[in-house]
Amino acid sequence: MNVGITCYPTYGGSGIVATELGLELANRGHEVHFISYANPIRLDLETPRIHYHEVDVSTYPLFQYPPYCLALASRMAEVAESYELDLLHVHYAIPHSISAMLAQQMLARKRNLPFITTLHGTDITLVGTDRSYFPITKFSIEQSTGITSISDYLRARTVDVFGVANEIRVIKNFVNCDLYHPDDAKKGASVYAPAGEKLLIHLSNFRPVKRVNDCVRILAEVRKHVPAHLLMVGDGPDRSPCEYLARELKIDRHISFLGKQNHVERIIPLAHALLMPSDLESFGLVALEAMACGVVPVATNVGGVPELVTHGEDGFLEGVGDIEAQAARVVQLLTDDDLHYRMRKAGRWNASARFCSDKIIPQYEKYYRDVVNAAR
Ligand code: GMT
Repeated sequence: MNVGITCYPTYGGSGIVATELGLELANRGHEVHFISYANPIRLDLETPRIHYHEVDVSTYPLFQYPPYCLALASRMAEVAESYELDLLHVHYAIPHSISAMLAQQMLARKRNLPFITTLHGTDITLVGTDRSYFPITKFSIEQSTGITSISDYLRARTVDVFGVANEIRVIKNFVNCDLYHPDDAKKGASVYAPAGEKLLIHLSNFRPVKRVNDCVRILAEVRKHVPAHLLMVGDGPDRSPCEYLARELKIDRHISFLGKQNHVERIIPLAHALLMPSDLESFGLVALEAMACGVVPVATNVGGVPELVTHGEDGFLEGVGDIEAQAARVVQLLTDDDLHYRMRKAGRWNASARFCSDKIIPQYEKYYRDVVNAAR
């Protein structure tokens, strides 16, 4: 098939899923055309059958806000025509599905161009529910030829919030289990933990929903019982307040802020546990990446996380903001080698059995065929 993919090319779960999906599809023989304003961060343009089409947004003194949505629609229509795309697959409803709908209408006289919108989370739970975006988000979902959601939770939430009657196919997030795998020797850990401290890791875009300060407070609690060091990977608006809190609690030398990293698959396996204290996660891709790497997630019991992490079996789920409970779970893991071993093995096994690319990508391929056939 010839597939056009649009996503946010920056650091963020939806862009990562879209990029990994494109790479997997290309490996399986499809021609994949990324259409975006920048090259998605994890996209290797040398990969056979991967193409990238940049969206150039011209500015004009009259435009206080350059109309990216329109430039994207034009480019989508152009690429769809030139490369005979079978469909467009957009990640994150706003504004990508509106652009796809416009591209579809631009080509309507010549051909039918179906488009699929994949809902990822904040497009529904935060941005979509903002009054200024609510009607257009609902409209864009309803106009999509096909809709997928990355968890059962998000599908239910979409139906609840928007009253959407269209079918929403749940296709859960996936991980490349060959790339994300355990590193039992953890040799690289000594760079951060020279005295053999246990390593904790957190990865996110440091937005308020991620509650990054909780990670610092959890570390402070954990260190009362076990020598531990925390890796904070990523960047965003809450990074400075988080660094400030670390200094205030006098544990800043026990935390490494690594900023944005391109190869997280090399860093995650160094850790013993992942901290994911989010207010909400529609799936929690980073917990899946951690499990695939044999790193045990200590997370909050929210959104779609329980669809992935089974409390007490391959991770721990506690209440949002319950620092003591989350810290106690981390201490339990770091002080009981048998428990840690059992849980990391269970995590790797569950990630491989349920969420490896080879289990999920065929579901997207089937959905593409269903949507294209129905559109014909
Ligand atoms: O977490 C974010 O704020 C980024 C956001 C995105 O769309 O880039 O993440 C959402 O999509 C991820 C990939 O499908 C999910 O794993 C995250 O759980 C989801 N984030 C939220 O629901 C807060």
